[in-house]
Amino acid sequence: MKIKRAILLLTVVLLVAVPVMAKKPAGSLGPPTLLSIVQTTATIDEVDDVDVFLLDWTDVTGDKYSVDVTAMAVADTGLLDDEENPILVEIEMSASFGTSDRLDGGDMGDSNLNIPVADIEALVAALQAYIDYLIGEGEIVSADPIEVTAKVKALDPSVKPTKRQNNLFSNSLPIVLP
Ligand SMILES: [Ca+2]
Repeated sequence: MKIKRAILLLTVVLLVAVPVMAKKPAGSLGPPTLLSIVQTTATIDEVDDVDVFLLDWTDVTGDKYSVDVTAMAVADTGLLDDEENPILVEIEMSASFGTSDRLDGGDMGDSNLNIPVADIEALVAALQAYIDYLIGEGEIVSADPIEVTAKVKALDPSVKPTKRQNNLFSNSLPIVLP
């Protein structure tokens, strides 16, 4: 079965081949604990009262952070495996939000971040458009509702920006769209 990759940052994972957490060598910084995600309003890019999700996590020495937001839906390919079980796929799209380019007036070392609701809605809309495309192409026949989660990792500013920082992610928490 082929699934076209029309959009960057997209991963399609076969659920039947359950992905085990790949053991990568851990980076130097430990994982934060993601404490809460609350819908509220904030001043973003000098615009007041923007609807946001406020994420708060525990401090990790490292002085800046990167939040990964993932939208995911389980889809039915309409195919059956050798044992007549439906072949399902996870269709996933992610976006990263760094505290070093935050627009909410906070410091890049603050262990929290306001992410505009509109940014999350755009991610979900992009995934929905891709699901609709896959259905139109006959690659999948249906998809469950999209679920959104967030997790965060610390970054070490002393590491060159070009170098990949494989620090540990926090737990994931759900983001519930209004
Ligand atoms: Ca915090």
